Amino acid sequence: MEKINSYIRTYLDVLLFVLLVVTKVLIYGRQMETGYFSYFSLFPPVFASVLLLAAISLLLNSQRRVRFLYICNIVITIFIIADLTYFRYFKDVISIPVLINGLQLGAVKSSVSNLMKFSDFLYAIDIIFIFPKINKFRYINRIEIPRSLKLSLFFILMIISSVININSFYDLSKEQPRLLSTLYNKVYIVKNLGSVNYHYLDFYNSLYASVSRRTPVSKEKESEIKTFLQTNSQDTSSLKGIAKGKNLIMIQVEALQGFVINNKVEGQYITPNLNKWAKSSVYFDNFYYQIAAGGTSDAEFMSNNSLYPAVSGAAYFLYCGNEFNSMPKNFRDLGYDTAALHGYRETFWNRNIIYKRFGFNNFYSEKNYDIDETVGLGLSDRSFLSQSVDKIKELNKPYYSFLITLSSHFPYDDVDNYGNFDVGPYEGTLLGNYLKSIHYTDEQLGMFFDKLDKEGVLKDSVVVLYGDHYAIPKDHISELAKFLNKDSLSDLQWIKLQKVPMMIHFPDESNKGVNSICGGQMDIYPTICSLFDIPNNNLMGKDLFNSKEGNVIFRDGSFIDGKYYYMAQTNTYFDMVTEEKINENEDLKNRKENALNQLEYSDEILKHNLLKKFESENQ
Ligand code: GP9
Ligand code: MN
Repeated sequence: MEKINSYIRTYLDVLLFVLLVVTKVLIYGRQMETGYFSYFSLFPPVFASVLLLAAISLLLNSQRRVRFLYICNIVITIFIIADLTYFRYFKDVISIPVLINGLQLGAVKSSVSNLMKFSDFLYAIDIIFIFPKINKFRYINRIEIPRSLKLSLFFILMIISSVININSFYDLSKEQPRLLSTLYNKVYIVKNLGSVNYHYLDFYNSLYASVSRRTPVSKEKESEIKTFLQTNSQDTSSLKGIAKGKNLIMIQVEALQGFVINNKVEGQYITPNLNKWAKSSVYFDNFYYQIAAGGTSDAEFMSNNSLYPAVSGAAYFLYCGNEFNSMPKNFRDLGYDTAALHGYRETFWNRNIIYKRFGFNNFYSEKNYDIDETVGLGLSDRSFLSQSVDKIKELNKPYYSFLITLSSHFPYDDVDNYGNFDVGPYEGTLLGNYLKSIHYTDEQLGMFFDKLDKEGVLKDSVVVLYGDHYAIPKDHISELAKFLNKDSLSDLQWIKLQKVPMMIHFPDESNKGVNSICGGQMDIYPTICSLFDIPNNNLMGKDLFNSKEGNVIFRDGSFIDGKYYYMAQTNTYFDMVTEEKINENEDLKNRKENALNQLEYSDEILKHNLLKKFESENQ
């Protein structure tokens, strides 16, 4: 008995490690779940994932074992805190590709510091207070178990861990095909296998992806992708060529979320200028953002390429060496001058590199502007837009110019510079600060449109304007519900709010009105191709003026069309009209399959640089 007690004392560090880390990961799993959660069903894979580390630690001698377990605990805790912070803004969890371009966070550190909560650091209590004691405790009556027994214990624990995990992974792969190989819905993996297993998988997939990129895509898959792209570039008729030879000015507005359009606070319109602009444009009021981990850069990537964002990380980094069939390149080949304009550091989101790949002749960044006024992250929208009109006028006609605004950036905390806009009871809240910031940006856009008009630019230019992504993160859902006079927001109501306005303004307002087709940022490029009658091959999106039914596919495998919404994170279908949950049927299964196929095609195109191959085959 004495011997067993001393064994227990000797291996207390292992026992404590398993107990503490399993508890942490289960609590974290509870925090990540918005719906039904069961500790019981999450326990097996979480226990198995931690047992694996415990088994490996048995192969080390005591000193090394304590240190190994201590480091594992620190790494797991850092990932838990980082994932929680990241989830609050991106509604996703961190992956290795995100860490690769994680250097970007430096520039939006005000966002990160606003997203961290003191309670997150409770996960680190054991590391700070409990674990160092183990080291002292270790040298009392320490008796190592014989090496042969250690090895048998190692194998026994490995077998237990593997059997449990294989069962959990198999069940998930049956329920969600392709999920474990593509990680298209990372949050779902965390909820069903636990954080540690997810990061094991992410590490394996990143390793596999870097190897598989070197192995050519199969002939069958390649012809499948080609067939899809050919059928997708449908012939268009309505409004085809109506803007041929005109200039194109496209404006991506930072954090312009749909709920502010035509909405008021304290009796004042939040965006009076955009409301007016919408009335003189074709206003797509059922238009969704489709960004993933690449944030703003994903929005730009989709609107200029009609390819889906990267499954992990940002395409702007991961694929900056690829050949693209980008809109600037398309226009440039037709004799257009092209320019991107953004009053921020040129290296942010790797823009200075990838814009060249997209075919922009010019990129006017922070260094090309007089930084005479800053609001929010950098050059004020007022000064940026005013100076940009002068730069646009210098371009050779016809031109395509792409502007990205900045001042209305999360956490919208530069309230002293947004001007006086009474937000009443929302004063001092994130939502109130956002309303002030977007009201400021709206004012500057109004000035911008007036200046374009006065300078005679509007009469021979099409102006496309859209929001890049949401403004109010999900952890502020109650503020948004209150603003919309609702007690709470269901999953479906929340999704319906994940819209951004998209407006197309024609010269002389020749076309205007509200178009409620269900569309997304992937559809901007094909829609512009039809209006300007330029080649629309190899695009994943649809021309919104010539599509019968909309279909918006999101990076996590969710999709929405006029009739149904599929929420991948909870594997649930909704009827968009009745707002009722519905069971999967053959038709819905095919729609889900279609969504996953399109995401896979886009990923294969990016991973294997297939557009370069397709272009060379067409020559
Ligand atoms: C900075 C701006 C911010 O250039 O585009 O990007 P975001 O943080 O919104 O992805
Ligand atoms: Mn943004």
